[in-house]
Amino acid sequence: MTDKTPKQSELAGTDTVDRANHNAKLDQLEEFRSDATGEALRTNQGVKIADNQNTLKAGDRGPSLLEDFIMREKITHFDHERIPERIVHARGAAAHGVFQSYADHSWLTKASFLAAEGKETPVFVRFSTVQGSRGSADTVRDVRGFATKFYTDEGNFDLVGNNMPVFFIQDAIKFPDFVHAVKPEPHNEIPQAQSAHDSFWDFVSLTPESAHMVLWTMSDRALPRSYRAMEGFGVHTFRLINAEGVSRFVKFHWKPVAGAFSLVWDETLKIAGKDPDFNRRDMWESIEMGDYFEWELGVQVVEEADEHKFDFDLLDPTKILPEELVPVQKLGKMILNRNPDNFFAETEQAAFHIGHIVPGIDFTNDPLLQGRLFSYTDTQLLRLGGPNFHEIPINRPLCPFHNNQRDAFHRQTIHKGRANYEPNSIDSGWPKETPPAAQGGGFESYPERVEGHKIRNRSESFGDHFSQATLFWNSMSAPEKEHIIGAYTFELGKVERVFIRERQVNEILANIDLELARRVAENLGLPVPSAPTVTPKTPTPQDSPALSLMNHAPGNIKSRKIAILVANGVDGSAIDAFKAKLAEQGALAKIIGPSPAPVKTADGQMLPVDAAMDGMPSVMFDAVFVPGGADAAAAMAKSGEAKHYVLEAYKHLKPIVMLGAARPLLASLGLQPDSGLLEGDDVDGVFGNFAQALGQHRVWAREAAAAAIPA
Ligand code: HDE
Repeated sequence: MTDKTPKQSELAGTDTVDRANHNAKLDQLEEFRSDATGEALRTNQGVKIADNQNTLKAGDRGPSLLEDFIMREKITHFDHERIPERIVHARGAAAHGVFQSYADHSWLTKASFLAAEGKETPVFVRFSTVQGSRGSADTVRDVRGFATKFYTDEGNFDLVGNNMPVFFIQDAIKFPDFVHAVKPEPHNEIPQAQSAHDSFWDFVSLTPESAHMVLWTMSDRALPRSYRAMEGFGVHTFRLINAEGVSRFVKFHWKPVAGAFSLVWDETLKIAGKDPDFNRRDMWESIEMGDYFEWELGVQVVEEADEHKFDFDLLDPTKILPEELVPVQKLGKMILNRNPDNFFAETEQAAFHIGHIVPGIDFTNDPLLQGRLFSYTDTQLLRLGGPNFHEIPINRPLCPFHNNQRDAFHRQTIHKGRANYEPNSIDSGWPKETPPAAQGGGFESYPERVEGHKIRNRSESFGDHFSQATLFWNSMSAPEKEHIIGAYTFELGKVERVFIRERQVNEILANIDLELARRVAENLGLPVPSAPTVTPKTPTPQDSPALSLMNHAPGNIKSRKIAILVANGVDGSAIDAFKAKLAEQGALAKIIGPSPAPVKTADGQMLPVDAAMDGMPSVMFDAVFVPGGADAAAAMAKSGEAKHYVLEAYKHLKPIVMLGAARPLLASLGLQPDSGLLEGDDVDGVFGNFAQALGQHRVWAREAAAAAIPA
């Protein structure tokens, strides 16, 4: 008899993964996917299980019997379920997608995934925080990892980058020191997922090369609103090499199509408690809805002859190449359009490695990059339990991979043939080398000429630690500067040892900008430094508009999330009108009520509620709409929770609309209308201004007024 039970993939509503999107990698993974719908429960040896509720016992109250192979197998497997979390970047979330090349870029590289207009390459991208454990919150102040695996037809290329273009240290040998310092302190494992503690600030205040990167982490860049709203950077300078063997230096960039924008600090703290999965949920739900995440891949290109043209060293990973000096050229577009089926099998077992490159790409001598080349294999050996991690489905290349590496734990491949060495004549010499070629050739390292004494030293060209930090500071808008001052104040305020606070202010901040140092010193009650401790060097250029998030506002409201606050008696027609306008522009609304129960509108309709106010608080939205209706407005005026909802959204600088009978609420809350706090009698009258305010992401001009709000 044939089993007619539908499989997971056929069950509407139970399997939420959008299967419409598939690519060569997803098709390859299909072979490994397992669907138990309609299947018998069995042991790992295939034996059907009759009773999964009771251990085998001697009598129904008797001792359990060791011979119960079913219980033993189950418990043993469970005991071994955990693997070490990543030493850094432990918390992450990932998605599948596709990269499409805009053109034939073979003038620049022979990498095949960039060799033709429209060429598609499957990708798997993992975003992460750095400091916290696997279970920590998403919205902490931290760098975000942005690791992309391109499954190219010439092998895997991993671009293992961050959402900030520089790093804390210049040499890999300092990485364990840096990570020990930023991780929770060793005696009590506190604090989790935070840099606001003595050991971090001790290390960075003693390590001037960290000044530039720490400034980035104190900026709004460390608080992304969404993974879709982050820039990505390869950080190091790489080489791209074309078929003629011409090598050029490049910096890789990911430019988000949605714009780049961040949360405000108080909001991040609240989200960390109210929805610790904020960023991963946002990505998961958006992809499920077909609202995909998109970036353009770009490169800044420097001709080999221009290597020493800049006032910093291209090999120094604490420096940016200002976009005003070398513009970013767009190479293609990446779209993330498919969630994984299983977090552990895909996201957790994904093994990224900066050393996974393909012909046409090569490394430079950046000493941080060089050290990473060692670290990423080494860490997978521990984390994934041996050298066969490349056989795990998510890590397999799409192209064939044959060599004479054999055996070791968990080997999957069954090698045929007698020869496991090369040269051999037994198997006719296979697998054989492929000479380098313009296309489809073997990997060839760029024949860079290298000579030098064997020394432990830091090049003098790596010696300027402050001028680019000054450049970043100069490039910030007034609100961003205030946020940075607030961040240093908060973090250093958590540092118990005053001498560490002083050192950071006097020996680091004063060398970035005296005004920054003064403001932070005053906030901490420290003496204000009067002069830098190193001779200032003017950066080139003096400021870079590309660095300010204010210049990356989306300008539209696509994908933004709006809370519609309702109660019994709410004006249902205003909700319909507002939702229709949001939908036209690709924004999303949720109906938020006093409880999860439906409410009755003014005209007697039952309105389903998506969530209660405490279930989806204001921090989970980008804007709030209060539709009016006399009874609803009266109920809200008496509800501390509703008033807090509006006040908190105001405090976090979000656009708010109060319509009709809801308008008097504003005065009773002590709020003055502004460019984003809008009131009106109908949706048509306010929507234009609302969309404009939301397109700018937040109402920055409100910040001073918001400071007085007790939310
Ligand atoms: Fe990493 N880094 N890193 N890193 N890194 C790891 O590899 C390391 C650095 C980055 O989603 C580890 O598989 C050293 C810079 C990302 O799985 C480990 C040094 C940049 C991810 C490691 C650096 C990064 C990692 C931990 C200094 C931005 C997450 C688990 C020499 C360009 C990848 C793992 C994922 C992960 C070592 C510095 C980005 C231990 C030694 C600079 C996005 O191998």
